[in-house]
Amino acid sequence: MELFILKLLLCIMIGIILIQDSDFWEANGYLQKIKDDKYIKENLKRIQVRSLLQLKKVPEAFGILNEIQFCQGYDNMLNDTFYMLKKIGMTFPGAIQFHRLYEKNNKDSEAMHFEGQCYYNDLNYDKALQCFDKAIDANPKSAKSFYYKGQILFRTFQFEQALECYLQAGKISSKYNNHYISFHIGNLYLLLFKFEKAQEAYNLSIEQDSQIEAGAERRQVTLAMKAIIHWYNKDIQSARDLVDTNLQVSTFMLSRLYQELKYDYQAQHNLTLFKQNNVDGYNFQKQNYDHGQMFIKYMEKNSQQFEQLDDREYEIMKYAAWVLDYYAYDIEFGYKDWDYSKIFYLTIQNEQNEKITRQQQRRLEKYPII
Ligand SMILES: *[C@@H]1O[C@H](CO)[C@@H](O)[C@H](O)[C@H]1NC(C)=O
Ligand SMILES: *[C@@H]1O[C@H](CO)[C@@H](O)[C@H](O)[C@H]1NC(C)=O
Ligand SMILES: CC(=O)N[C@H]1CO[C@H](CO)[C@@H](O)[C@@H]1O
Repeated sequence: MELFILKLLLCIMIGIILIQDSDFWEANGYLQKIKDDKYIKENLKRIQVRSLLQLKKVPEAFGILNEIQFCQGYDNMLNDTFYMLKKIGMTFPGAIQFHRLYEKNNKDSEAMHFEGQCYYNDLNYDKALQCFDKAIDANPKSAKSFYYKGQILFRTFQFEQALECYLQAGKISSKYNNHYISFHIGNLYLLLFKFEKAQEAYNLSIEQDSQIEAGAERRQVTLAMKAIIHWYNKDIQSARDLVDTNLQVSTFMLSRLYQELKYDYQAQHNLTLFKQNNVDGYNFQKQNYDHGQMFIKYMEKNSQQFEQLDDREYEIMKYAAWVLDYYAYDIEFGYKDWDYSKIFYLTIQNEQNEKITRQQQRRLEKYPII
């Protein structure tokens, strides 16, 4: 039970007992306490906001938020409100209401931020980006606004700018400096050919991960990404040492590493294994981007740059992107609310003029939703 309700009940009970004892003066004191107690009042409002939202009475709930815009606990209530709106599928009217709060007080960076998160939730990235920028203007220490700005830039394939935002968010708040984000930062550096920085980020990710839990698969994948960089740099032995042979997707890398070490039998063996397990879900050659989601699509968008690479280097980058797409790593802190195909259509299809056929889309649906 909520602590404040206990307090409320206690005051009422003491009041009743005192009335029984005809101690009206004391009783009145306790009952007055209920009426005046700021803590109880604020909490009652919080419950009121929640129940109004459950009833989908969005303007009414915001009416109460409007009354307490300058009270303690307001920021937390905005956060609660946003997640409730998301749950009841009312982020669209929510955005308008958050905007009203900001108009009343343009120092209210939280209201502006959550207006942005409503648009972000509705995949309206242009508007969301404007909101996060305004929130950052109002409060340059808003780590979450930087983080979500980074998410938009990532999802619209602007990796370099996204990186800056993630780094900034992590600098401001340790909440945004964790193994998910470090891994993600490593991946962006990798695709930008900043290999040293990528290694640094992967190292950090492994270190942060080991402080929390033994995420065995995550560690394997991170090591595989590190191996890919060594492979690209022709440091074959280091790459081989890093690859976990139990990770099914790494059989392709192993086959290539063995090939470069001239162990033909092992190379062939691993390639066969890879092909058996990935019947039609890969293509690491130039000019074919069918089997991709986020990272391969990034290569497609920047195909001029990538196709300048020689075949070996190109294949390695494409394989790296494929591994990342395969694991569908995104850093929504475990919230799996990114409907990939929806976003895909919104952000790139315009540019590509419906190059993707229905058949390809069906194949995409086989991949885990990011
Ligand atoms: C915001 O609300 C969500 C969902 O209830 C919760 O997981 C998160 O910790 C809250 N954030 C803050 C800063 O209170
Ligand atoms: C990453 O960690 C490895 C192994 O601990 C170390 O040898 C390497 O120098 C580190 N790389 C960077 C860029 O920090
Ligand atoms: C995952 C896997 O089966 N990898 C194999 C690759 O080839 C070497 C050498 O034949 C095997 O030892 C690995 O098990």
